[in-house]
Amino acid sequence: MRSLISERVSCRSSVLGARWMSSWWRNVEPAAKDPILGVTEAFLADPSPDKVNVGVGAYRDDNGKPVVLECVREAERRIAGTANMEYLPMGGSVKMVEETLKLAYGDNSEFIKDKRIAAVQSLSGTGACRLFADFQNRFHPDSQIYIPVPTWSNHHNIWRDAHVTQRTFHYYHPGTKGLDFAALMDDIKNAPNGSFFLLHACAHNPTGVDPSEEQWKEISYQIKAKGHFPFFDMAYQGFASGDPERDAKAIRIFLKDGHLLGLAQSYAKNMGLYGQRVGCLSVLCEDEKQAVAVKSQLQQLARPMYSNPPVHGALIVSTILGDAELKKLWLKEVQGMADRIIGMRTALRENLEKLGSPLSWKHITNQIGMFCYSGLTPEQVDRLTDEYHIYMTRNGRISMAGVTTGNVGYLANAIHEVTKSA
Ligand code: KET
Repeated sequence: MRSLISERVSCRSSVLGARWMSSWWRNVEPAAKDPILGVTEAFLADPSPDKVNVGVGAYRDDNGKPVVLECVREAERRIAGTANMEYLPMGGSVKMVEETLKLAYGDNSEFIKDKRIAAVQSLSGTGACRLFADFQNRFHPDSQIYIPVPTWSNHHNIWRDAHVTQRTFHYYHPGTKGLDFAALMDDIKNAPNGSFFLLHACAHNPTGVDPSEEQWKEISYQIKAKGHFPFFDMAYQGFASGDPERDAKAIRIFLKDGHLLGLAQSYAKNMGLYGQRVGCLSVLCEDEKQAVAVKSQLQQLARPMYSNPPVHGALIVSTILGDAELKKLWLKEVQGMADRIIGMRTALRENLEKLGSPLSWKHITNQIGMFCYSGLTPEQVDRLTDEYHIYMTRNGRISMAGVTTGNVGYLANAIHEVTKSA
């Protein structure tokens, strides 16, 4: 009798359990599409032979094809069959990190020599930002991050998911299509002392507008005066001027001024290692002892998330940067990518002017890096997509890396058609 009851009870509870289980995800709504990667999805789903993708910031050759750099191919040939596939340490490849720091802090950096930099290999630039955001939250749980308007859309997701309160600061002036320097400086001054500021080291995404050297000096001065902490996202080193050394200018100014800073580096764009997910997070500390402590904490954040970073991309990077000849080839190829983009800026502007566009398109050639912040409205972008199969983010950002000799005329014509009556 007793066993019958207990059987019934367990039977009932398993029915209840089944009902419970089938409802586990019933309240899950589809997530909003990502404003950048969602564009790629829509592009891929479009069967039109005319379609053009100037959405995601990924370099293409003049035939619109993805590029694997020759230095990367050569590094892969050298690596093939020589390395084992053991786990990297939690902080990643020491050799890769060493070479990566030199690019940002300088070959002969005193901070590298004095071992004042806590640095770990990260899951590309996104992973570096996220690791820093988590670190910020862990050790300054009440702090906020000041983010430029506009910025790379994912910055907002990253600091939101790391539970850091976000504030914004002025950056772009839609009227001048340039930097809103006065408002930016005011925001730095008015932020509470000791705030965190997110800065794009070069080739600002999405605007293509960077401060001048003089302006960087003033920004650095003011950030120091207020005791703020500058965190640099450097996803496009080499894409602004064609020369990674020159593109490190802002970082070097801040270093000279004696800041302690944080830095996210990525090889997605400048080495074309997008899917390999290789980058670096570094934090400049007061001394070696502090750097050891900070690095250990960064590793402890990484351990439960992904344990340790992937090995192949790191091996490619350290092989290239550790070999004088391959590094030279890389620098030449970075310059080549930047030059092709600059050429396409001129071509797009000229095509629009030749069509008799009533609008000014000077900003296309004034802006730098991978993107042109065109000034197209979301409605105009929708028309480009619906009527011309041209895909870009709704903020009017054109990835100049996707513009080619073959599609620039078509793109200019479509832009002219949707803007001529504006
Ligand atoms: N920071 C900035 C400013 C940035 O534009 C990107 C990528 C990243 C970091 C991250 O790159 P990673 O691949 O994690 O090293 N931006 C392009 C791709 C993307 O949105 O993921 C883009 O804006 O199109």
